[in-house]
Parts: sequence; C-alpha cells; structure tokens
Amino acid sequence: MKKKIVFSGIQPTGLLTIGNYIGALSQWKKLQKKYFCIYCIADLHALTIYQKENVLNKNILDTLSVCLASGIDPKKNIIFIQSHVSQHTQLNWILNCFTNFGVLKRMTQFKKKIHLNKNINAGLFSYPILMAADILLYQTYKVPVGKDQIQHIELVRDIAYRFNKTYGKKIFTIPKKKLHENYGSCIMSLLSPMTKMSKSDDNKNNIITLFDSDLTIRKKIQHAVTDSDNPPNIKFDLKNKPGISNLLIILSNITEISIQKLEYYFYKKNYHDLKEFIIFNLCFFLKKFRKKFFLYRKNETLLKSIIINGAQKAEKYAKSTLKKVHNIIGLNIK
Ligand code: AQP
Repeated sequence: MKKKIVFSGIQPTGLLTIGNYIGALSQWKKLQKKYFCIYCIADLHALTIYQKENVLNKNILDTLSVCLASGIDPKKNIIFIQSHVSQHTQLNWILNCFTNFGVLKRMTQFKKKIHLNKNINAGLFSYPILMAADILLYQTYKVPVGKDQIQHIELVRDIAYRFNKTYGKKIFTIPKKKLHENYGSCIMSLLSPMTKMSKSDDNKNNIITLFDSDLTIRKKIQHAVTDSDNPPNIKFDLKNKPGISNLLIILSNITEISIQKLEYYFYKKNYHDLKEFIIFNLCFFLKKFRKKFFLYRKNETLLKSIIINGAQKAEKYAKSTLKKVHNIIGLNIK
C-alpha cells in the first residue's frame, strides 16, 4: 500500500534551538517509519527577516546538516530547498487570490511579529499563504507542527476546502495537523516560560541552541526560571509551575524517560539536583548530535547531491498538483 504523505518545513534563520529539535526534528525522524515524508528547508520564508549578503547559503547547508544529523533519511524520503522548486511561488500567487484579507489580519503570529519587528514587510503578512502552497502542492495528509503553527494549519485547511468547493473537485487533500505526543509542541523560554523559545530571540539566555558549549549550557540552565515553592517541589504542572514543567519536558524528550518517572526520581530532591541532571544530559546529548552534524557539514559534495536529488523528486509531485490547479482554473492553453 502507498504510504500517506507527511510534509513539514523549517526556516534556515540561524542556529536552531532545542525547541526546534524537540518540537520538529525529533518528530520528523519518528514519522519516517510510518509515512512518506517530504521535508523542506524554507528559505523563501526566511526572507521575511532581512538577510545579510551571502549568509543564507551557509544557513541552508547548516540546516540541512542538522536535519541529517537528526536522523532524516534522504534516500527513503525527500528533503529539499523550497526555492529550488518553483511551483511553490507559482501556487502561492494563485492561493493569494483565494485568501481573505481579513482572515490574514487575524493571524496571531503576525500580530505578535509586528510588535517585535522593525521590518514589517508584506511577506510577513502573507507568509501563511506560502505555507499553504508548500503543504498543498504535495497532497499532504499530515503536517507535524508546534503549537504556534496550529492557526496557520487551520487556514491552510480552509483554503484547500474553499478551493475544492469552488470547483466541485478534490484538487487538494485537506491536511491534518500532527502535534507532539510528549508535550514538546511548545518548548518555552528559559527566563520567561510563558513565551515560546525562538531562535530569533534577541536574549540568547532564553534559548538553548544545538551548538551551545557545555559552559554556556551550564550557565543558561543555572539561570532558568523555576519557582519559589518551599520546600522545592519538582512536579509537572503547566499552569502553576511553568518553569519546572518546561525543564521536565526538555529533560524527558532528550532522555526519553517519561515525565512521570522523572517526577518520581526527583521526589524530595531540590531544583539544583534537577538542573545538574539536565545540564549533564543536555551536554551529553548535544555532543553526540554535533559529532554527526560536523560529519555531514564538512561533506558539501554530499549535501549538494542531496539538494539536487531532493528538488528533482519534489518537483514531480509539485508539478502534478500545479497542473491540476492550472487545468481547473483555465490556465492551460497550449
Ligand atoms: N519552542 C518550540 N517548541 C516546539 N516546537 C518549536 N518549533 C519552533 N520553536 C519551537 C517548531 O520548529 C519547526 C520549525 O520552525 P521554524 O524555524 O520554521 O519557525 P518558527 O516556528 O518561527 O521557529 P522559531 O525558532 O521561533 O524561529 P524564528 O525565531 O526564526 O521565528 C516548526 O514546526 C515549529 O513549530
């Protein structure tokens, strides 16, 4: 039986965080067992942030190497660069014309980003439509995403549904979201655990990147917010103990020890014990990860062949969907 398609993307916008790893990459690896996975390095999305001359190229190869070091297998699946498959921008324009302006204005991520950004460009506003094109081109069944992307997936479903209904034909598969199973859908900032950990955060003490040194990890975890409960209480409670819960989620996901077992292990222990255990495990985990990363990163011949191959394979799917779209809306005079 043909495997159903999973699609997801990641922006090459800088050093990836442990949030990106837990929320996206570790899931991508698991999904390969059951689905045919198409993973995209979303370089066009990265343009919503100003890119210095010639930096994006390096970031793209870094992000590809991170994906490979996380266990994504380009032989069994597809991994490609978004800008290498021109159908993404072609479908994007068409879907622009099927998306309501008012709906885009209500996207909470846009509202948040305009407060943080000096460069409020139109791309930032219409970003979810390019995301819709990305997903719909591949007749995607499931999209693994973090919590921050749920609203965008709803919009993609809406666009697909409306397009199909307009023409009375199933041109697009309506995709479903796939959230993380071990609370990893939203890893929070270390210093403000009510805010998402983001790689573009200006305060780097909020985030653990996959490339932080042992010393940096130690400093950041030591300063991570816990709470003032006395006696200390290492208990998973997202509402009342967001700092401790976030640390338990990170720990559970990198060690694959359940949160329940961790709570039991740390019963009557203090926050210092918990932090030392996290520091040890994070350093160990990231050291192993980086070893794999550098093996891939220094082999640019291999990386480039994966990119070329990925684009060729992705294009076959993308062309087939775009052809259906062109046919149904009457853009098919030859
Ligand atoms: N904190 C997080 N917890 C869980 N999942 C997360 N993701 C991002 N942050 C967390 C998931 O990682 C995937 C790729 O994200 P992206 O780089 O394409 O964009 P993003 O969601 O905007 O990630 P960042 O780190 O917050 O990037 P910047 O700072 O550049 O905007 C997605 O599946 C995302 O949900």
